[in-house]
Amino acid sequence: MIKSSQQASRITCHYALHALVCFGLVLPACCQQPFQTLLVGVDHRSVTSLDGDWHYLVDQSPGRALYKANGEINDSSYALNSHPNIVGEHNEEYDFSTAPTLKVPGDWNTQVPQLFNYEGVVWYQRDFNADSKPGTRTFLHIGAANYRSHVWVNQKRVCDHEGGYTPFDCEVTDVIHNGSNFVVIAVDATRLVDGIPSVGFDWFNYGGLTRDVFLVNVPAAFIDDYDVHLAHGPRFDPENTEVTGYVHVLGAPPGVSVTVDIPEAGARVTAKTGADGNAPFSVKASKLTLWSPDSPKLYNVILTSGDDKLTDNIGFRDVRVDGTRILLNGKAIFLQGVNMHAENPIRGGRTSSDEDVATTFSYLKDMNANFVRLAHYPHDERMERTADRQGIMIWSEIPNWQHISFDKPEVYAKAVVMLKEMIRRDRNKASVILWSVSNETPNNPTRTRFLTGLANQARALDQTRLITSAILGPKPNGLERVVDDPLCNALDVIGQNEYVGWYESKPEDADNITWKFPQKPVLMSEFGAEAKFGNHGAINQRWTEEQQVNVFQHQFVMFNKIPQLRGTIPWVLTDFRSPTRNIPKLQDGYNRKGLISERGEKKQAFRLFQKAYEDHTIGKAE
Ligand code: GCB
Repeated sequence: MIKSSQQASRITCHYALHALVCFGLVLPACCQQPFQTLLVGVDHRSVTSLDGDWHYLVDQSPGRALYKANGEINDSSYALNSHPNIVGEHNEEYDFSTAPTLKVPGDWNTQVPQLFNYEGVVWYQRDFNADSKPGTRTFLHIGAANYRSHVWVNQKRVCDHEGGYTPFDCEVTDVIHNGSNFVVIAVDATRLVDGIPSVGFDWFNYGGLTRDVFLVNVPAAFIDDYDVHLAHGPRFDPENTEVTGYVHVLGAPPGVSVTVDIPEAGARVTAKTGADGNAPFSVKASKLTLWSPDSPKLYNVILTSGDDKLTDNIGFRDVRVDGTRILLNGKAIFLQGVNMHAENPIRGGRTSSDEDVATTFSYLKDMNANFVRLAHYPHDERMERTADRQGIMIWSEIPNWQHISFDKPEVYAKAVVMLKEMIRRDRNKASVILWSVSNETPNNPTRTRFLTGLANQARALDQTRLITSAILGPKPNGLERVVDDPLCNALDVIGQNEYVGWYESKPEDADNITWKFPQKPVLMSEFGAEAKFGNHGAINQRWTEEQQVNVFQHQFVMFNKIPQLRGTIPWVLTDFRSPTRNIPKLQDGYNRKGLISERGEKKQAFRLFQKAYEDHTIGKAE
């Protein structure tokens, strides 16, 4: 979520709007405000990269320079980037220009050994050159910064953002000049009880500017958002396809022309902006090659409005549910998936580069997967781009992980903004077929109301994808598991997490367990067991590769008795850092449920899935 200083009250109202609607309260007049700008398709614009070396200073808890005693943000501290007068009177006691540097994008934890476990405030600074034509607008686009960020350019605060996994844009048009400028960003990785996620979670809290930072110069009226997708009527009709959506031109008066051109499909249409800058369009495109894992066809889509032009690569496909089946382009599919965190197994640290993403996709392809669940938060946009090109389907999720403050309207408001930011960034990616609103949340009316509100929001924003959540298993009752979580009513596809054979029961008990689900498609969204790579033993010996395989094999027996099972998503592709995993010699700070170690070594369980997915021996598409 984002807030520029000028727009702070507007955005506060925006948060409030959704909280009020969800919590059934009366809507005051202040709240009729538009959603904050977030540039879409930035990676397809010509931009100035601000990646590279940034100076940094650590602001030790309790954040002396960032927070005032009353908790407000201090605009006259490190933010000013003043230089000390070493020989003269006493003055500032910091100096970015001689401070050490951190690589951006990147977490600070894996770059500076002393900062490995640091969960506080780090200040980043760098100089940059600007050369903008008069009458244009310039934005600072930050791919993601965990968890709260405050941004100053040339000593003026340009925005604040909360949320560690989605991009945000700060307008800097009025504060930059041609020539040399500087930006200071304070990133605070402190966990918050009322944050999303909240204070407890089973992954590593990497802090910093973890994704690319760009300076983006656009015309006065520019395309900030667009949605280009295959028309999604009540029935999929491959003979009669149409491309539809909208192009939003920020700053455009009503009646401005927008052209959507897909040359290879022979489809071109001109639409006009309405009073809100939005230009809805539809164009017949009957000879499209539809996107699928077997044929991940992408089209160049050229969007033009006035002086602004952007070319994206977009795939067209139809995803829907029919009874308990999931249909892709009218054909029933089974999702052969795996879960993953955004952590690089070879280098360690938060995924942030083309190389990191290439490593991950080589594993997915090697495993014969056609699907990945990006747990438990939106990952780097490169993941969706690569998945679009390579034909891997995606589950994307916001970090509503287990216990968050479901009873607080302001937390609901944060969740709505995170959901909107995720959908806005990735709604043009054919690979994304599922939006997930949560993972393993407690079943009670307050959380159900919260998450049902979010699921409805997601559906209202995007009718072309399926809504899901990974739910907790029901309390074991003999050998029958009856799934009656009311959250299922709000979902198109049920995600079921369970750890039979690891956190409960013996691996072989799975053979006799039966499941009863509401009549919807089901994905087994997590199951697995820990094993240390190279640790061998009997099939019932915990922490061995053999036992991990044994757990999975019994799971497969159980799965094949679930008629509406439409996908398997083992937990998890690679061992990943988690500060809660502290058994020496076995875990050493890693969750060991990976099919691959944190050094890229494939465990026996990887081979098991590779074969099962090659032979399609688990589950059925219909
Ligand atoms: C879960 C969570 C996941 C954990 C995993 C585990 O149910 O959804 O975030 O990492 O279990 O390994 O315990």
